[in-house]
Amino acid sequence: MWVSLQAAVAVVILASICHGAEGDWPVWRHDAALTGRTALQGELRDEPAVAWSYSLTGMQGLLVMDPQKAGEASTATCDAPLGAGYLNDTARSWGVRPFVYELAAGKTLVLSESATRRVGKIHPDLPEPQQVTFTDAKERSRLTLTAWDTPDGSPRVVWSSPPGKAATERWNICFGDVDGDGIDEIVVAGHLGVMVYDPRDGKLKTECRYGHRSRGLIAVADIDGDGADEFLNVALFQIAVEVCDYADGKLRVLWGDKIELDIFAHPRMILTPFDALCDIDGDGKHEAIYNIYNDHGDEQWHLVIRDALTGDVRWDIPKTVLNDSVDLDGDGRRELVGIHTEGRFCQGFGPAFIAHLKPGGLDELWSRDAAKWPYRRVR
Ligand SMILES: [Ca+2]
Ligand SMILES: [Ca+2]
Ligand SMILES: [Ca+2]
Ligand SMILES: [Ca+2]
Repeated sequence: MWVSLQAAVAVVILASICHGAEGDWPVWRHDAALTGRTALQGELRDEPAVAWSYSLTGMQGLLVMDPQKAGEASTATCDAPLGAGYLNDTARSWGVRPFVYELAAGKTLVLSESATRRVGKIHPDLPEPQQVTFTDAKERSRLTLTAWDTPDGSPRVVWSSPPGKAATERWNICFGDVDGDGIDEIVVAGHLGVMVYDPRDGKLKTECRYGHRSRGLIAVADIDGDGADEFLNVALFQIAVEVCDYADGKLRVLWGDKIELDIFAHPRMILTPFDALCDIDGDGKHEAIYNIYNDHGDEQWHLVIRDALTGDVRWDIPKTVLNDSVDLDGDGRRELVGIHTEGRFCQGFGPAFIAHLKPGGLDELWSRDAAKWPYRRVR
């Protein structure tokens, strides 16, 4: 939607002054459907002109690096996706699974993922496509597994499970073999902890309740190398970080920090990079990675990298936000892709950097002042 800012502001001010009858402006953007329409009589005589525009869509760029060139001579270009079909057309080259399935009876199924919906081979004995969803409807909330294995390609509910006590919050879902039996469980971050469900019948296998809202990011990896997955939970609302392990039939918190549970003041903020649980420095061990604002009371963002097994802080780099870490040049070592910040604002232009870690900070391989990285993964 393109609008003239001046015209929009003028209309809003005029409406608030001249059209104050009760019910005319019940919410911002006019009504509950956010149609943005006003009941005011218009008086446009000329065709509106676009004063400026800013894309609000998700964006994922293509980064091209020449590893033979260093510093300013390096090239980095970022091509914004163009057209509605861009992602489906190019998803495989990005490593993003398109979730397009050819079903029985000539049907085509297109699935997408979100914080409450995951797609893949979830039930080990059923074919893909499968989808696990959480419907957030208070007492009617359910975790549900759906398969499309019917002769006519129609969806079939394999199981639908009560989600337990954590029924009224936004959830995050991922898969991991938490108990090491060779089958991935469904790991769900809920209201007051994390629950682990059996993908075959939807039964709750175990849970870890740590007494605060865990919604945010959840990621699994075999951190201690014992063949079973641990998981990292970074809670974004009530701010907390935990790593949980499964032992003797129970989940236990390996380490955790309740950074800020008071949701009314919130002097801090926390953001996670795309891959928040990985071996970012190439030493063979996993790190837990997040960006946090004002944790030291300095009103600056810090990139914090912790030993995932112990929670020890290995790097705390001020005025820095990490977007992602990826192996750009294919040498097996991740490069850090991020931006330097000043104050609270962290999603603007530059200085953007590509770097390795070195003791105490970053070894920058490339930087550019007037550059930014797309922040959200496109799904
Ligand atoms: Ca398992
Ligand atoms: Ca493990
Ligand atoms: Ca490491
Ligand atoms: Ca590399």
